[in-house]
Amino acid sequence: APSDFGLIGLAVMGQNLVLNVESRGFAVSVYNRTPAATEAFVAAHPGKRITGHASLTAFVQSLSRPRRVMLMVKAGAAVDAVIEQLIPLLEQDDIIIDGGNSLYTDTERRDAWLTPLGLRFIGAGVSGGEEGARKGPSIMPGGPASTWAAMRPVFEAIAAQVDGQPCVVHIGPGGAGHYVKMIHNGIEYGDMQLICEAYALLQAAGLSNARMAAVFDQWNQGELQSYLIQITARALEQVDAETGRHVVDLILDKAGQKGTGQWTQLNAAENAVVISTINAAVEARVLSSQKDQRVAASGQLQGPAGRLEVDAERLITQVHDALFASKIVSYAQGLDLMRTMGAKKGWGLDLGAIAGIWRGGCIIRAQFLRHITAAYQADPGLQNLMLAPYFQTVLNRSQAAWRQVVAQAVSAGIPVPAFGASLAYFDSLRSARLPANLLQAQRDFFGAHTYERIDKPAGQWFHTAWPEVIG
Ligand code: NBP
Repeated sequence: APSDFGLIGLAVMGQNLVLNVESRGFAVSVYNRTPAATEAFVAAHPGKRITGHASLTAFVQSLSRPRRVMLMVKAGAAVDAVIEQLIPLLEQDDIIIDGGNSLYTDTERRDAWLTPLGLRFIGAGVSGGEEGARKGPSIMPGGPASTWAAMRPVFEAIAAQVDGQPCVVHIGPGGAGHYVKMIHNGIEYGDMQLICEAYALLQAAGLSNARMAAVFDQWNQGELQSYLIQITARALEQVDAETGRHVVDLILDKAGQKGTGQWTQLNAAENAVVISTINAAVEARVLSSQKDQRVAASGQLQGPAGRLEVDAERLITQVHDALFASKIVSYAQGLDLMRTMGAKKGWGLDLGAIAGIWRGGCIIRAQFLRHITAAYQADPGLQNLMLAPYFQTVLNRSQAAWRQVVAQAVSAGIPVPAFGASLAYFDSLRSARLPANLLQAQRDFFGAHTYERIDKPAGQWFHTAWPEVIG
């Protein structure tokens, strides 16, 4: 009998997705460029409705029509290479789904390439890593509504479920799905950096790894409940079998990155949207990777010793509040970017529904996302998440502790770039007047750029005959 679903690319994500799809009652055909991987995978899973194919032609012919072929190959040139090979083998209305971390502009290009050929294309962000792929990821599919309808039964069956709802919705046309996955990853960078800054502060106050694990476990019972907080607690208590020391204390402080954070930065810059918390998080990884420079500078540039001589219990409460407030700012910025791009592209993004499908399966899964969904349900035109009633309340009640945390960190010489950027955004947004009046004076001074006045109607532009400056 023909298979219901086909998957190309049997690396870690592809293998786990196949097992997930098969476990939901679908027969799956698989293909991998290197046939040995196909053979090994099929042999490792006897008794399942999985058939391996050494040739792409046989793989395509094994599928029921319209064919549903999912690509789980390395993002970039590999996706184009596989599509090139598939085109002559596929027929009218067959569906190609790219489930990798493709750049959304590549997805738009592939959509424009395949649609005139009579093929249907979906660019789907798949989050949750290996475990998510196997047990239920959060899926962000982009493409035409009719193609979504054809894919919906499979996607809803394999996605994570929260409160009986599958963590998948049709995001929008074209590159919308991969775009939203990119923003998800940018937000993930922010969440991770904020947790690392909280760790740095607690450590500076003398808390042991075991004590910090207990603090994160406690936080995981409340508003901060999230997968990343949970794994942070487990990571902090992990002991190295060889040395008997905590693994975190042995890990080199050089962070890697694969690029989705930088893509988010570039997109925000292009759209003039402030994502200062995510920017701080990406830049913190960059500075961390420059270990040699930091070690050299640490012997030359002076500052306090980086220790906090404070009451630990009090600090724990303050850092909790600073972390939650900063996280809200980070999400507000990410959502602002999606709102801006969604409007520019005419994607019709439902920000509340997007936050809803992030509640399960993905790396940023967290309880608090339901408040984001509720905020957009109450006000679909919400300009800034921080102004929704629930978030306003949290920010207003947290701001005093947040300031104390940032002030103490600055005094002690402990870098908290993401906490600081978040607080500065909060203070900028709530400033009815910023020093940009002087900035406009400077621009008019050297470039005759003109300015508007507070005592004259908007839209009238003025220029001052500034004095001549010599030297
Ligand atoms: P990789 O990103 O490491 O890709 C390996 C797969 O791509 C193998 O099956 C390989 O075949 C195939 N491939 C390559 Br490389 N070049 C090819 C080509 N020219 N033609 C055909 N196949 C080619 O695998 P992954 O880590 O499972 O990730 C798959 C996708 O999912 C990526 O886009 C990734 O960014 C995304 N993603 C990964 C995670 C994660 O946690 N790993 C999470 C979320 C999303 P071969 O066996 O013949 O070399």
